[in-house]
Amino acid sequence: MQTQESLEEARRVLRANDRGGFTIPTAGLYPFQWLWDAGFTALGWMRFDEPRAWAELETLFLGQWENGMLPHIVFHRPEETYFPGPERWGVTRTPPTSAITQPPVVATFVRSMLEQAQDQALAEAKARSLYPRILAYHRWFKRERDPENTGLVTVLHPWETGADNSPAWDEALARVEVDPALPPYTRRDTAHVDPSQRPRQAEYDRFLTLLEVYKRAGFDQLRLLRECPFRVASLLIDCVLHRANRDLLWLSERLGFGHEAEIAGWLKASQRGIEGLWDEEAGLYFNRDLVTGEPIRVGVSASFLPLYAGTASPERARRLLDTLEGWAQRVRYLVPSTDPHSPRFEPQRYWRGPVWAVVNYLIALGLAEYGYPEAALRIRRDTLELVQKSGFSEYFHPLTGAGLGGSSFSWTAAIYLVWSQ
Ligand code: 9WN
Repeated sequence: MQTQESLEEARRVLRANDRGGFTIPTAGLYPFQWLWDAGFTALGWMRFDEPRAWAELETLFLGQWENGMLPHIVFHRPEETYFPGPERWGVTRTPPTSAITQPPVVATFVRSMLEQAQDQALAEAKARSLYPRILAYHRWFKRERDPENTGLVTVLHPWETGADNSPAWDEALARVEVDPALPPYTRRDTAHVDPSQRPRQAEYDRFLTLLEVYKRAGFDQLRLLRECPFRVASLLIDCVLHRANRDLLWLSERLGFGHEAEIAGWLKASQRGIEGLWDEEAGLYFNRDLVTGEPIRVGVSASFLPLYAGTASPERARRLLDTLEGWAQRVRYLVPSTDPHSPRFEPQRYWRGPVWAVVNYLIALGLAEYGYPEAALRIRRDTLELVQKSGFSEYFHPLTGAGLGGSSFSWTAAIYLVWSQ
């Protein structure tokens, strides 16, 4: 595909996945609106339809809970092709939603949409109306997921991290005992995608067991912080939230909301929390198991995200780049979702090895900001090349470049639009 054709094709993917105010990630496999997908997709829409881009975020917030939580899936209308759907989550609200969150990219993308908008009047009005809802969401994180002000958020489900079957969660998830009374279920994902590219059955049983834990706790977050058998600190959540708070602070100042001191307090704590995840010997940041308190010593693509957060010192940024260069010796395309030196690296299984365009975008942004434009460019080129070679796939094989998972995928199309224009 030539770039011009690919650009047209990327716009076509978003239009085809548009369900009127929200964009599904891909037909069949994911027929609802997902939180962080909506953020990236809005950035893509911004390149050719600004009102539609803002609508994506407004529609997402229709799912926000009264306590501020922004759920990871909003089930705007019934669809049978995905499991678990609204019945299994058992959340009684309209529209129905899941009961967990996802990487909170929204504040950061609202800022960049406001900065790049052609229609400034529209952008300012939309940012102003979204701001209080984003603030409520970030206050929820602080109040319900970090009540002791450790600077790290407690994550209660691998789905919250966005990197569902990452090897980082193996031990923490294995500790979850499968509910003997788990209601029977039929997976739908493996009807759409080759099972060798999806999580394993043992993981799904535990993913579903956790839903029953939440329901039994009446979705009471503070109770789940004590009782949930799966509790981790995730670099994807903490780094995305840290940057989102930097951008929320910027928005507060720019729009005159006056919450700068409160947000600055959160930033101070998360700066300390994230930097506490650094491992000097490995030259990387590690996720942490909050049940054992131990670092999870497996390198994953999120290990580079303190560059995106902006918390890393210049020395640590340099070490991260060295580590990334080591990874690049092992794969053709950056950035594999798991350290290719690790015995847990599986180049075609979902978050255990494949390259994801959205994570590449976050890492490249961080590298550029730390003064490594060439490394950022390498990641950007690899991503564009993958799309040109294999289309708008959900993720890609880091050795062969083959497209994996769902196709005609919204966030891959969005990143292509953002990066090639
Ligand atoms: C569960 C929609 C989502 C992404 C996640 C990705 C995958 C869902 C699933 O798809 O997760 O949320 O059912 O596999 O892991 O990052 O947001 O694209």
